[in-house]
Amino acid sequence: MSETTAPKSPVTAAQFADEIREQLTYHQGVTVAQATPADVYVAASLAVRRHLMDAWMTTQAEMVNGHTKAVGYLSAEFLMGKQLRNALLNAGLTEQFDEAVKELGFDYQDVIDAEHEPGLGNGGLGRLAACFIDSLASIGVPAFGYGIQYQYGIFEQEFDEQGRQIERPDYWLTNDEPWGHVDYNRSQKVSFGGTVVENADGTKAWKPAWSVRAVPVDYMVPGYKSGRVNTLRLWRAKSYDEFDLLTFNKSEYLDAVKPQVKAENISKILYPEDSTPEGKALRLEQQYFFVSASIHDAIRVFYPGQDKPDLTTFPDKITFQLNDTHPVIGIPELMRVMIDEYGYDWDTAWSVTTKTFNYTCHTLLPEALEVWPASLIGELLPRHLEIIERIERQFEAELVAKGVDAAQIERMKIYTGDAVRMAYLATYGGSHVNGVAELHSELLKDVTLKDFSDTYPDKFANVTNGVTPRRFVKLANPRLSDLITEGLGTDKWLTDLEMLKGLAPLANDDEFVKKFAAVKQANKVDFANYAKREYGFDLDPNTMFNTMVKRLHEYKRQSLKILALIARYADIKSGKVSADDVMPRTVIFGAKAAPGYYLAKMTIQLINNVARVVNNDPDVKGKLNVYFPWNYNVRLAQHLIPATDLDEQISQAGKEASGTGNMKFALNGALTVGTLDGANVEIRERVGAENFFLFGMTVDEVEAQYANGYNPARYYESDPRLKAAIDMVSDGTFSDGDRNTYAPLVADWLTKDWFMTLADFTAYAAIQGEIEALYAQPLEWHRKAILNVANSGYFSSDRSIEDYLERIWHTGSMA
Ligand code: GL9
Repeated sequence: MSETTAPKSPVTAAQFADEIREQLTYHQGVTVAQATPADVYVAASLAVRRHLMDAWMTTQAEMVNGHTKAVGYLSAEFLMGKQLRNALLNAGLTEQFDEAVKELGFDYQDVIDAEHEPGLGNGGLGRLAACFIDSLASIGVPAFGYGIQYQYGIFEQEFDEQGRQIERPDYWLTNDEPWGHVDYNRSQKVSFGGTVVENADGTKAWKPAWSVRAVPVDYMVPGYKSGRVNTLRLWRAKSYDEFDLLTFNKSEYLDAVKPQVKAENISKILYPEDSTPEGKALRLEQQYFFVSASIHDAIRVFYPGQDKPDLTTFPDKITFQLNDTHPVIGIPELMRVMIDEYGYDWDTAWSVTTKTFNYTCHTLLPEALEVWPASLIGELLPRHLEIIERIERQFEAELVAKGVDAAQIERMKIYTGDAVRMAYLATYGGSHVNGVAELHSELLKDVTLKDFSDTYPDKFANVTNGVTPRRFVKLANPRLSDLITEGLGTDKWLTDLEMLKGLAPLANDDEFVKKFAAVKQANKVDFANYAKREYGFDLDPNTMFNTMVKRLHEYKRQSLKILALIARYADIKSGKVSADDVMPRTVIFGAKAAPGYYLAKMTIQLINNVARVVNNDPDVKGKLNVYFPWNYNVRLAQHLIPATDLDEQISQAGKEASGTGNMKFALNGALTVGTLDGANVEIRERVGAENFFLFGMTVDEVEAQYANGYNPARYYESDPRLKAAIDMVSDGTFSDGDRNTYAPLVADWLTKDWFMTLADFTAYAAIQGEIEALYAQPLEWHRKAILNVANSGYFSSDRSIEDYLERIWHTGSMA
């Protein structure tokens, strides 16, 4: 949208201070003198919300009355990060806030820190959803994010004395949470269980056994300088039967609240599994809960007050993007709604449904594609199982008509009789399927969904992921943002990130390179202070900051990093490399492991103990340090990414669908050491092969190894440094002499090593020399870092959204 409709800004700092005072007094009932930073945080948040309110209402009204199809982004996860600074930025109130808070006698940072980050996602997939709704609003596309307001988000991670991960519940809603508006008057009823009966006229009717009330909690999603404020609608489960009086009168007090407990459990907790979904009934309940409520909500919004809406126009009103398989039950749900609730025939319902949905796949791990036992669906959603059966019959008939052979039809079954394959249902029941990076989309077509791509080639598309430059450059890295603006002579790059290309010539300007280096150095000092304050760590900002942050998963190969680090430690300690030749490094890990993921948790324990041993060893003092700040989250990411020199993206080729951390680091001027996997491939293509540290096997080489019978022990025997590192893990060096502590991990490396850590070790160790040689020439290093920034504009989530608009959604921004 044009500047004319940007939020009317605003106010002076003094006026904004008055608004905060007013909230404190008339909403919270505390005086400025009594107020704590947490009170001021709430007051300031409510004040910003007020500034965004008119634009929010206009956006909603124009979405319904306008002619631009909306996007409904259905996602079980939205990992939003803190809201206040983002809202201030987009409302154009950052400076007023800073001054107002000072005027009220508070420290800016204390107020910001009072916000508890909503951790409603596990990692990349949930954070991508958050970046996407930011971009949708910033581009001015009418859109809803639809998800669940979990009462407990991703667990808070702590480490015990032994360095093991402890999970603590994330009580994020215990304090006042000023952003979500609970709208009891727009709730939806969602039902479960029961049976399907046949009506006299032959139609079917579902007689559910129980229902819950889905209450929307609305979050504003302000666009950056677009004047648009979209909505993130997160559903909260409430019981209809608050209290069963009949039971209570019999004085069975605890039984009386049972229905309430059962209903409210649905939105109680985010499942902490990453890539290996647990097939639990509660998870299916969650999925159906938010999807059913969202579909009914969209009908309410787009056909206001109509008893008999013409739902054949539904795909012109909204397109639903299925973020992974989690919301795929929406396909049979829309069929059911149209047929059972609105009386449409099957074919009409099918035509509308297939036009309404599209599916994004986020994985290459077969175990991550959800498959639900038919018995579970039948018990919880009997009518949906019938619809799925009929979809299967229609599908098979269609395949036969297309001349697909029997073996392939068998392989492609959506409903096997025992189980329902949600990825297949999504592929058949929607218009498009997309992967999240070029390599991933190719592998989907060639491997994971090959039969489908052979049969329905036109459905397949690629949309490479992206990240929002507002949060991950402007907010996270204000110094770099100012330097970019200075270098380009404008700040328009924040909405047109390809403009960063204009920085490329400045990589040859020594003065600019020095300024860039100074920005990185200042960010490292900031991070060292932050790490001291928050964790008690003593990081030396005059060493290389080498970071690996992401979920702990075998395929991501934190093991490779830790083994190479141990080998390096052994070399320095034994004097094999002289202390003078060592480029001092600080290695920083951040990672949560799924609570039930045994080897991942053991890897966390190993990293912590390597850190303990290395950091306390005088022989390597000042040469090598290892830190593992616990509870990696969006907040920590925003502090750490701008301070990183070298980023690790070392997954086994063919396993990381895209990655998005890789993009954030490149945009913040880190160099990457990485494999040809996911979006690394595209990053390297864009920043230039000479500005990216590539190592390791390719997808084809990996496949050849699997085919030939991979034998990790061979690598253990043939690389003495690898052997020494693994031996140190097993001989008790990192477990106070105990040889059993890591035995399962070592056994896995030597006998299985499914993700071929050992096979890539030698290449990975070898490239460290190249990395250190370059780091020894700061000007050259920073030149390359500038070229990474300059050529990463493509990885803006604005570009991803433009690609979705063009390739999949076929809609645009509001006029
Ligand atoms: C993921 C992929 O593993 C990542 O490679 C990808 O970048 C993101 C976003 O597309 O999606 N799929 C997935 O299940 N997770 C991803 O990060 N896991 C988590 O979100 C924990």
